[in-house]
Amino acid sequence: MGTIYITGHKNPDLDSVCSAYGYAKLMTLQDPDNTYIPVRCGHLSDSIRSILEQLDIDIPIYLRDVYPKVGDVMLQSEHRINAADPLTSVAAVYGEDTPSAIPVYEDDEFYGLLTVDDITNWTMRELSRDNKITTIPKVREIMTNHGDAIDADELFDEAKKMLQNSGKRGLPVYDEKGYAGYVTRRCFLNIPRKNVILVDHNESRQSIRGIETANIVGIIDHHRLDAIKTEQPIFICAEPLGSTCTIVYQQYIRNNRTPDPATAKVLLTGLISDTLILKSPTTTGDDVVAAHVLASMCKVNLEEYGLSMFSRVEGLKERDPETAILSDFKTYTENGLRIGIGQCEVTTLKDIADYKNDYAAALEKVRVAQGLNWAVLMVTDVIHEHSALLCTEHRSNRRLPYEAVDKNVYDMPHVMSRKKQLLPEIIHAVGDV
Ligand SMILES: [Mn+2]
Repeated sequence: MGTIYITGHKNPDLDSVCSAYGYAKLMTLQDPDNTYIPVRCGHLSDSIRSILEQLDIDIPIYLRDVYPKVGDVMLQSEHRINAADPLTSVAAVYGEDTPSAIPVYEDDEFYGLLTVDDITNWTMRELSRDNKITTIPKVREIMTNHGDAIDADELFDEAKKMLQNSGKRGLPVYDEKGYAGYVTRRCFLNIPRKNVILVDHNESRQSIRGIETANIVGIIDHHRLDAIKTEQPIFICAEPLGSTCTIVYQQYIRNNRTPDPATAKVLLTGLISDTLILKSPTTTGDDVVAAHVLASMCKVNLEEYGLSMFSRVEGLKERDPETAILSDFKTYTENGLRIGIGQCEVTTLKDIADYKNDYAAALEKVRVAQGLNWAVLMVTDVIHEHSALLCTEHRSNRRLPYEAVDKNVYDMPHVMSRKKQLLPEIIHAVGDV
């Protein structure tokens, strides 16, 4: 298969980035003949970046999309022809090969692409004049293919059209470093699908751009299943555990492998982030076991490491309210109402009075922008297992089972999970009376 990209979802969180990293390490051990590259399809928040930097690993690179590109099909030539060479040096190439285009160099610089059309046209012209070829020209004297070029990043379909419309047999390809290769019409016979493994998500709308053109070769996830139809049988491991990193850890065990200490710490990081240091009600026994084994492998104290990790998460006062709300915002449709629920993790709720007005204003802005009826933001103190809920103005507010501590602000002791604890109350609140 060659190269396989492993990606988490858009708006990457720690579970998504860490599980991609850990699974790439495992697959590299399992299948050394192919190259597994962990990537992320979105930008990292400052706090996630600072947590990843502490891990002393190569942070998965940002990959904008997986659309097929010119760079995926371009050719390199084994033949080295110079512009000043006589045409007979090209004839030597045709003794062993029949390329429709050959890159030509001058000194060490790329000069242009010589195509068979150039050779045929020149030969026919000579023959039509004297019925024989009297002089052997230099390669550069017969080349007509100058100026046109194509970008390595150009989309496959676009490039195919460009080449067809150019009437040329081939075009040189350039990337940011200069000449990179060349393409001929034959390069565009088959679409080069990129191989992708999805971790921590399986829905295409949450995935990397261009996923519909890719070859999905695996899914490792702990969310509801709404996966894309695939052409081939693929490996899927989906379990309702607290984090995808736990599932990745179990894949190590299943394959009789042990993660190295650095990778164990990466997996632990994603695991305690998604399970809020094993306190979220989404936490299962499997997560608890995995967390303790991983902590002993990388020699950290689970609780201390978790607290130090969450202490790196910026306070809401320091963040831009709209960005903070949208960094983890999910929408639902219930009883004909469009509802948005955001969640932010903090380490104290004591300073909520300092930012609640700014966040309430930003929440209303998000509600209007997304055409929602009701938007709420759950601010979760992961240390004290306590949340606060900010709501936009809506008649359902008074039907929530929480104590109002301020206008449209509710107190939620022991509530940690949006999915398991808050969502059922929201659904109940908008239900028929
Ligand atoms: Mn996750």
